Amino acid sequence: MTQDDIKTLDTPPDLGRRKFLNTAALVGLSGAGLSVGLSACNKKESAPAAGAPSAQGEVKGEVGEFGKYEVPPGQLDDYYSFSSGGHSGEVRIYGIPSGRELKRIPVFNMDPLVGWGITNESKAILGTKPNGTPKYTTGDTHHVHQSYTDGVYDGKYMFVNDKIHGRLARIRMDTMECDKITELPNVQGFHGTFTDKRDPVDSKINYTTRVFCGGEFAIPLPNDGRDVNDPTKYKSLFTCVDSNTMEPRWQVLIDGNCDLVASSYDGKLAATNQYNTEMGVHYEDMMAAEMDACLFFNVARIEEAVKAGKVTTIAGSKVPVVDGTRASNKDPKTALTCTVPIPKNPHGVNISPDGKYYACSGKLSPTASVIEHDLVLKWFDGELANPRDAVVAEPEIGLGPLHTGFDNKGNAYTTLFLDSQIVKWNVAEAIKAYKGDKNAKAVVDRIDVHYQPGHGFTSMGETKDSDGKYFISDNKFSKDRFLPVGPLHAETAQLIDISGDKMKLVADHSVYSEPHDSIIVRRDIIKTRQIYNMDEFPLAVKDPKESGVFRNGKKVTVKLTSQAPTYSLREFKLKKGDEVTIILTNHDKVEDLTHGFGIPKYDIQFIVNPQETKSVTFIADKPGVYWCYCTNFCHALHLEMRTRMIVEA
Ligand code: RUQ
Ligand code: CUA
Ligand code: CA
Repeated sequence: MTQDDIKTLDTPPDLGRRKFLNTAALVGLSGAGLSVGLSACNKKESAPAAGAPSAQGEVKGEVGEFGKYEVPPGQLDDYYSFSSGGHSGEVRIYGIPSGRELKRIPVFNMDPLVGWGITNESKAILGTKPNGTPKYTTGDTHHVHQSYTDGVYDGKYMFVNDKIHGRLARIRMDTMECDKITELPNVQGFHGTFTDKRDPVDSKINYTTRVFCGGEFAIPLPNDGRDVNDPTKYKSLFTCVDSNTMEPRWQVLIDGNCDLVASSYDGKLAATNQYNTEMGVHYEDMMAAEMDACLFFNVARIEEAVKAGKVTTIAGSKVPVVDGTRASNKDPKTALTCTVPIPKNPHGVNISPDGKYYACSGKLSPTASVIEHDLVLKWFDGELANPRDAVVAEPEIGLGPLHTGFDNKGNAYTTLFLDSQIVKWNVAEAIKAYKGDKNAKAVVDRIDVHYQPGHGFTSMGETKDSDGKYFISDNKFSKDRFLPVGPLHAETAQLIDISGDKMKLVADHSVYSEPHDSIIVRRDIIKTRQIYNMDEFPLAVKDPKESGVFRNGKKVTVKLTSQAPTYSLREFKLKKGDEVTIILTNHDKVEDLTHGFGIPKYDIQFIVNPQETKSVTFIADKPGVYWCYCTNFCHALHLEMRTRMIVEA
C-alpha cells in the first residue's frame, strides 16, 4: 500500500468528524501539560470500603480485620523498607505496611532499564576490564544499612555488601543510586557489614565515617597460590572503610571467620559473630566445638595502632593491617580484640537500641546470648577477668535462632529457622533469670511464620528511635502461601504488628528471590530529589544547539539532547570502524519525565532522567541504518521519538 492508496481509502464517518491533534498541540502535552497531569495523580482518593466483594462476588477472608494495615489507593506508606536482593546483586525498596515494591536499585548487577553496566558513568563506578566491559557482572547483596548521625539514620547514604566479590557499595539516598563501589583487598566472602553509629574522632564531619566489613572465608594471604594446601595458614580480615572516600582505612587480621557485624552506639566497639572458631575447611569441622565466639574490636585502640605504625601490609595492597589474632591479644590492657565465647555456631549479632546489649544467637544451640557492652569495655580496661562474664543472659528461646530485632520496650524478637517461628523475649527478664530469679520469664510470645525465617527486623529498630510498631520476617520458603510460579517460588516477607502484647501476623508480601536483610525507615527521614541538576554532569549538552557529530580521526563524539517527543538530532552519520561516544542530556524538567535510548543490534540501552546526562562508547562495526528510539514511555508521540544512526560502509 502506498501513501496515495491510503489517501483514497474511505474515511470512517466518526473519524472524519474528529479533529486530528496537530504537532504543536501534542508537543505542548509534554511539559506543562504532563506536569498538570502528574500533579493531579497526587490527589488523595478515598479508600474503597473494606470488605468489598471481589470480582467473583464473594468476600475473601476477613478483610475488615486487616483493613487498618492496608494503604488505600492514592495514599502513601508510613515507612520505606530497604532490602538486599541476594544473588540478584541489587537493592530493593518497598513501602511498608503495603509491601508495594517501589524501586530496584542496580548495584553489582547489570540493568538495561537504567543502563547500569552499559553507560560509561556506571562502568566507571563498577570498574572495568582492559576491554572496557565491567570487571564483574554478578553480585550477592546481603546487608543494607544507612548512615547515622548520633544513633539515628540521617538519610544521606546507604551501604550494601557484595559477598561474592568482596565489595562494598554506597548508595546516595537523594537519588537512590549507587555512586561508589570499593573492592576490599584480600577478602573473600565479605558477609556482615555495619555503619558506625557515632564518630567521636571525626565529629567535624556530620555523618558516619566508618563502615565495618567482615570477611567470612579464610584464605591464604595473599591468595596467590601459596599455602593452598595448608588451611592452618588461612586467615580472615575485618576491614574498616571510610564512608566519605570509600577507601579501606585499616584491616584487622583474625583467626576463624567473621559473619554478621554490629556497631555500638558510642563508636567504641564493633562486633562479629564467629561460627568457625575451629578454622575448619569442611562443614563438619566447623561444627566440632561446643563453643564459638563473638569477637569485639576496640576501634580506638586499632586506630591508635595504625597511627603508631604498628602495622603490616599484605602483598598487593597498601591498606595497613593490625594483628587481632587471639595469640597476640591475651593482655586486655593492650588487646585490640576481645573474644567472648558463645555456644555453637552463632549467627547474627544485633545491638539493642539503648546501646547496652548485644544479642548473639547460637544457631546450633537453642539460646541467644546477651552480652553487655559496658562489661566488654571493662575487660579491655583489665577490670573483668573472664570475657565470658560479659554474657549477662542466655535464655533458651527455640531451635535455630538467627537474627534479632528490638522494640522500644526492652523486648527482643528473634527468628527461629528450625522452629519456623518468631520468638519475643524480654531482655531484662532474661538477665534476671540468668542471675537465678526463678520467677523471671524471658519468653513472652511466639508466632508461626511461613516458612523458615532468616532475617527479622523491626521498624527503626537499628536506631535509638526504635518505635516498636512492625517486625518483618524475611522467610526462606513460601511453598503454599502464593500461587505457584514453577519450581522456584516467591519468598515471603511477613509483616507482624508488634505494638501489642501479642504479635499479630497482618500481611504476606511476596518478594523476588532472595532478600537477605532489610531495614525499616520512617518516611520523613528520606528526602529525595525531584529532578537532577544539569550542572553536576561535566559532559552535559547544555544547549540543544551544541548538538552534532564531532570527529577527531576515528574518534567521534555525538552530542544530543532529548525533549519530549524529540531528540535534538534527526539523524547522525558515522563511518564503519569509528569509536563513537554518544552523550545525551535530557532537557525535560518535569519530575519522572524520563527518556530512553536504545540502539538495535548494538546492544545499547539506557535512560536519562530529567536534567540528567549519560554517555556510551562503542565501535560502529556494523554498517547500515539503525533507528535509535526512546525506550521509556514519555509522551503521546513516544513511538515517534527516534533518531537515525547511519553507519556508512
Ligand atoms: S545472613 S539469614 Cu547473609 Cu544476613 Cu543471616
Ligand atoms: Cu521519550 Cu519515550
Ligand atoms: Ca563452630
